[in-house]
Amino acid sequence: MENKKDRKKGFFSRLKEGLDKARQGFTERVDELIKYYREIDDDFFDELEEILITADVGVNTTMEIVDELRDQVKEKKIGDAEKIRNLLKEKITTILASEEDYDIKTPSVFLVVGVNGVGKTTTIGKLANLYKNQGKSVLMAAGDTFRAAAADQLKIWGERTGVQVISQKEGSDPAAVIFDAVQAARSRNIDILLCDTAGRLHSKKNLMMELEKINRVIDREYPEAHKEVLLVLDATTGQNAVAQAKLFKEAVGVTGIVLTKLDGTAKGGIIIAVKSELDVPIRFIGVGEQVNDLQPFVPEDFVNALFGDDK
Ligand SMILES: Nc1nc2c(ncn2[C@@H]2O[C@H](COP(=O)(O)OP(=O)(O)OP(=O)(O)O)[C@@H](O)[C@H]2O)c(=O)[nH]1
Ligand SMILES: [Mg+2]
Repeated sequence: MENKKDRKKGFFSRLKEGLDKARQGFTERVDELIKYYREIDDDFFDELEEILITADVGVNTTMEIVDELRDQVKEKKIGDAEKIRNLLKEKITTILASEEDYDIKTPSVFLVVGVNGVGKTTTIGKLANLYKNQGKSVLMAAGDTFRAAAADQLKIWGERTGVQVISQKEGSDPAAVIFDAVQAARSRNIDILLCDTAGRLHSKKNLMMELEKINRVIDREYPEAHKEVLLVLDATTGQNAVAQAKLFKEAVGVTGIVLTKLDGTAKGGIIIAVKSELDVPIRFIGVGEQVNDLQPFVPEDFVNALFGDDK
């Protein structure tokens, strides 16, 4: 059996591999810039700014980063461009870090929300696998009753991970599915209940109303459980992800973010924009479609992997 250290090492190389594209679109360009300039001047900062914006870091966050680097360069009288690399790493790590360390409490209910196609159902399947491997008891709820195949998709994950799925027939009230699932989780002393939700309804307003109703059912029926509202965002959608996050944060009170499909984009900078503009902790990242391709987010590891450095 692989030991914990080996698994951690495996996680990190998987993360590095998953960030191959992001590294090409971001870090490799920064490294070329440093090599080309050697000495820091205004043009250097202009080009760095452009690289950050092209990598989807967002205008506001790019300005914040570059302004601080300028200040530090002045203050510490840094001339050597190579020194910027570490300062940039430090600044990005600070933006990505959150106040507290995340520790899973039991019992917990995870309400997983987000627009259609971002990877909610896949993320739930991967989370079921992650927590089951940690020895936790897990249950999944098929709260997406809007789309015909949604419950079936979750059941496939159930078979793959050996985790049971609570579901009702298509078109039934999602809040009723969650009600059933909460009762089951309570009576079976389940550690973690993972609730899937629909990503598309007739209108955004309907979607938000449905999520609020589900939220209320969980609060009312299971007040002793720790509740996480995880917003899933697709990294390949760029600045759109920031706009979605603002909307969901306002409507349903997001407690954590899952950023999926980081393996599919050269614009990995979106993770920096989301954290900096929303100030909601990033909990997990998806770096592929396989069951092991979801990782708890560790800012230092992420930044080292993005820069192609070792831990
Ligand atoms: N490459 C890659 N693909 C992913 C990742 N996460 C999810 N996907 C893929 O994204 C697609 C959509 O995933 P779903 O889990 O069905 O998304 P959803 O949010 O549940 O979609 P709806 O239920 O239609 O709203 C699937 O093909 C997944 O395999 C990831 O981290 N990397
Ligand atoms: Mg789904």
